Amino acid sequence: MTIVPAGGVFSLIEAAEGEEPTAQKQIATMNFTTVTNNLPNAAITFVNSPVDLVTRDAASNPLLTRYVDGLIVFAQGLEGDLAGRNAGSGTFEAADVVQVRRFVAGLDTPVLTHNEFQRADSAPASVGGDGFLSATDVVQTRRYVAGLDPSRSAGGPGAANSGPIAPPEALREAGSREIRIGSSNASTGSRVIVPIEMRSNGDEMAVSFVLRYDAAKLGNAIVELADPSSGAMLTANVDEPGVIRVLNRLRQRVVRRQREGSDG
Ligand SMILES: [Ca+2]
Repeated sequence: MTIVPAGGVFSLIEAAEGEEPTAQKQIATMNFTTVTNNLPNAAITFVNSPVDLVTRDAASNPLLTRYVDGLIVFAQGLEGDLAGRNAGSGTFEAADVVQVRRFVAGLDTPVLTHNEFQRADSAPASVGGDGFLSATDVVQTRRYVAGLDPSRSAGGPGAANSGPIAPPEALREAGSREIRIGSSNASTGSRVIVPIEMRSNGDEMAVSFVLRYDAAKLGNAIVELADPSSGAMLTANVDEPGVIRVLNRLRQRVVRRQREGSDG
């Protein structure tokens, strides 16, 4: 984005409304249909083609920014089917109980590339888990393995509820500007909403970037402002399957006309 002074008697003076404090916020959301498939995940990645990734300040200078790709993890397999790691084996066996006990004890950690946590967090069974790994998940897995409960497709929380709490703003590293695709969990043959988040330093005026996704797994992309009342202006091109081009002017400008002295 460039600011072009208008010719003639008047020029356009654009001023940013009060600069925002350093903050993490959603700047946009993407909404996809998820194509029915049996794959573990779909990546959404920043690419430097056909245009560079760039964040600019009010004077149109590029700003150092870190870009973090995202991953949509699909709900695959059966609740409690864990042995064979990552994707499960498709059947129940004693080793599933051994594996869930290892997760609950913290001896193993569910991988983030597959829905291992979702299948390990099986209790309460009625809701496919509660976001916590505990002894009740071991009991429920044993019931699936013993055939006491009918098997259920993977469902419920895709990640632990007890995630780390972000440090207070003041403790964050200065100059750590970042744009991140939020990772999400989704069922296949459904829809998924993926946030685009920005950790800003307060001087950003506009961001533009290109994202790629696998059009065999995701489709019908829609990109919208996370907060339509923010005054930001979003332009998104989703015409080409697998590619999303975004220009997001983050802050509203107050535009006023000012008489130039020499032409008075
Ligand atoms: Ca649980």
